[in-house]
Amino acid sequence: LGSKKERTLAMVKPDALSRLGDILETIHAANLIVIKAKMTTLTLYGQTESEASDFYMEHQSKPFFSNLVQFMSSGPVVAMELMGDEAIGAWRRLLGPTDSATARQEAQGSVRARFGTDGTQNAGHGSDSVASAAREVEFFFPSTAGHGPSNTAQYTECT
Ligand code: DGI
Repeated sequence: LGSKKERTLAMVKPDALSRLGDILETIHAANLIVIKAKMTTLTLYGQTESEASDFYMEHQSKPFFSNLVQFMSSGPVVAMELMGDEAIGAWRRLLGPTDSATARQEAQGSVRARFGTDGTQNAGHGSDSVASAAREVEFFFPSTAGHGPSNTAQYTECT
């Protein structure tokens, strides 16, 4: 009653991949469930043209954009579709503030406080709205994908 089942796209960024286990424990402790997961590396085919710049296209005019794209393509990431009560806000609260240093000051115990480095290398991503969650889930888990094992594993159905 009063809570809304949502889905969101969570990503463990390259700097925190070695802490995937800790992050999964955090997700579990918050009663969020992982319904899809994929480890992949965002392809970097140019400074501005890459899977990372497609993912972060809303930031393309920002001064930090090329650093962001470079970092996001620097190693594997794990993308997960999470489901739970108010999952979008819940996961962003677990992440903490964007800047890891701010997170250590203002949100001790958050994922970015624990595992982030700075304002760019900040351990994780979370969708910020229902619309961006839909876009970002589709980015990593395209519904039009063809055969093969990549999109067939799903923990549970939800609507
Ligand atoms: O939703 P968030 O990841 O917390 O933040 P966002 O959507 O505003 O920005 C996406 C990413 O871009 C963020 O995780 C790290 C990077 N970024 C955002 N603002 C800054 C930034 N990087 C630097 N260096 N400086 C910033 O001010």
